[in-house]
Amino acid sequence: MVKPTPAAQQTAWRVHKERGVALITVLLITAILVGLTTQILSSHNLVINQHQNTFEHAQALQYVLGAEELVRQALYDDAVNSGPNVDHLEEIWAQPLVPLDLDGVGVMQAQVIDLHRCFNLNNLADDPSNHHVERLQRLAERLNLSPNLADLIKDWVDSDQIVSGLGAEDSAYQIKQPPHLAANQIMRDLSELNMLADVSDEDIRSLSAQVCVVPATQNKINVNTADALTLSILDPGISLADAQALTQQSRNYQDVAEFVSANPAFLNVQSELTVTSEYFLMQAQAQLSQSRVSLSSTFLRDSTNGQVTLLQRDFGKNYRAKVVLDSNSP
Ligand SMILES: [Ca+2]
Ligand SMILES: [Ca+2]
Repeated sequence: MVKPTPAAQQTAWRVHKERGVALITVLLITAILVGLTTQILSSHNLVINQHQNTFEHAQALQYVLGAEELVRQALYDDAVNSGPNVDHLEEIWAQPLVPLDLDGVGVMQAQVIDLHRCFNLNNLADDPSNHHVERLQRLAERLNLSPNLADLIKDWVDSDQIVSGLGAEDSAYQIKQPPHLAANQIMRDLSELNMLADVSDEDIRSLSAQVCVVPATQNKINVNTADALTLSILDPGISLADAQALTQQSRNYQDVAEFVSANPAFLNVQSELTVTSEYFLMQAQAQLSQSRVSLSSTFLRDSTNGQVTLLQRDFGKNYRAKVVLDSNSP
């Protein structure tokens, strides 16, 4: 066997080394290309997902806006065709749209709430006789809420700086962190209750579930739609038991006189009752895949011609169904 010369050995070693470097370079380039491809695909998927989410959100938005238009039409039709001059819970507008399948791609729910079925906190802004404060005090007592809530709300919505009973005006809010002032005007939303001085979250939740705010200071109670607790606080002579017996029956009073004739305990407050409603709240929610849009819209319906005006839209409230479906129902 011929022993290779040192020069040949050196050449073979150099060739071997160059092949090794070339191999490492190829592997390195391959790794970089694989990394880049993965990153491009990942970014591409992210862009696709972003576009899909944007598309679904836009679609869900159109569904709740469609529900709003449907409610507007239903309220108008009720006023001029199917149910003029009286509003009650058996009418079409009052029936909730139970979870509706959107062609297999999502679900939508909607409901309309008569804002004359509940006590309007803004009535306290114009209450020289103190009747509305007393009603709110009775409500707070029956819900076991803080006894100073009625005075706090009165001072929050009335225009003066005179502290009422256990209430609070600007001076009390200026020492809060952060300092602020009382609104001294009607509430735009029930969430303003969170600004009141020293009221617990639990009290606010309980009260918010029972009352409402409309942009008016003399909102009447619709005896065909109000619940027992709301009816019972109107006058000290009305017991909760009597109000409950009244609301357990189907109600379709054609005018206040008919209602008072059947329920004489309401004689003293008949001027604050009605059988027709002007303010309504629509709540709707559409969910498509991961995108969910909720909408709360407040309407004013002109009782003379049925014209419905959109007063306010709020996309920030969670939908809470007023009807709980029986899970065993088909
Ligand atoms: Ca009606
Ligand atoms: Ca005030």
